[in-house]
Amino acid sequence: MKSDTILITGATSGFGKAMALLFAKHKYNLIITGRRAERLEELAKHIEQEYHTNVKTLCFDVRNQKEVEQQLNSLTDEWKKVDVLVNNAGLALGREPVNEALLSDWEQMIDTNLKGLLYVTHTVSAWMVARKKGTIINIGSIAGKEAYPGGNVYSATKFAVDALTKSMRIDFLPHNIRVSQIAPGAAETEFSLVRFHGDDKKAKAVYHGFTPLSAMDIAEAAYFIASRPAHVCINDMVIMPTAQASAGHINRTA
Ligand code: NDP
Ligand code: 8X3
Repeated sequence: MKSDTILITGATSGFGKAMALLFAKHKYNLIITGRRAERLEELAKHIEQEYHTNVKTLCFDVRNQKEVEQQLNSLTDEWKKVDVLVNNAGLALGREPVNEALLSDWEQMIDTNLKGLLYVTHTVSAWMVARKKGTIINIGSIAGKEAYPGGNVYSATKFAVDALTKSMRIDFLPHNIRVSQIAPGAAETEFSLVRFHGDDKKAKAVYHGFTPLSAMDIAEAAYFIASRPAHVCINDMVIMPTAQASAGHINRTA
């Protein structure tokens, strides 16, 4: 395959989907992943028709280490030439204080945002090391820079992503692999609907009275990182809505 290849985890909605569309527009070959097979197939069909680029779908849960390894290793050698990996799949669940939170929510966030990111990176980075080439973009969060009420375990997973990004950059230094992080503030995707277990009213209230980031704002940042000349690594991008100054300060005037 002539063009570069990008692997995006969590491409069935939000940032991941927007990145798939934007990188396809720039003629990348795409490997898109997620748990919702139907959405992956729909997106692949749309991209192939619209952008005439190669798309591979892999349906798996990043929490299942065996499945991650099996699915990724089912790719042909040609598809294993991944130039850009975006570790995007992730979620927040709940906003209760520690004493009131659901333990099952904690387990799911830790298994997805932290262990899932590590499982995928373990396999894909080995391919990059062999080729002495690659860009890894981890999706962190403002919650990985600052604590806020009820952010507890979600924040902890994103602080861990921040640490892993720095640590990976050191590990991969001898292998010519760039490691970057994007740390967004409030962006309107399915994120809050998932966080509040499907409560649409609570989800909508998160974005009330100001203009949040869009998924495409973050996709554009990812494309900027990936398209820098080979000698340039963007270490970290903290991106906020203009109406948000910190995790806890939003100017709701609308
Ligand atoms: P969405 O809920 O819209 O998208 C999340 C994506 O992650 C989906 O494609 C989902 O796919 C995938 N995913 C979730 N769990 C798993 C799993 N176990 N296995 C595989 N895929 C999984 O949210 P966003 O686009 O907003 O979130 C993307 C990333 O950005 C997350 O890491 C989130 O923490 C982070 N983020 C979001 C912010 C926001 O305000 N929206 C701000 C800062 C960071 P499927 O359900 O099909 O598996
Ligand atoms: C998502 C942004 O502030 O809701 O990571 O945690 S926040």
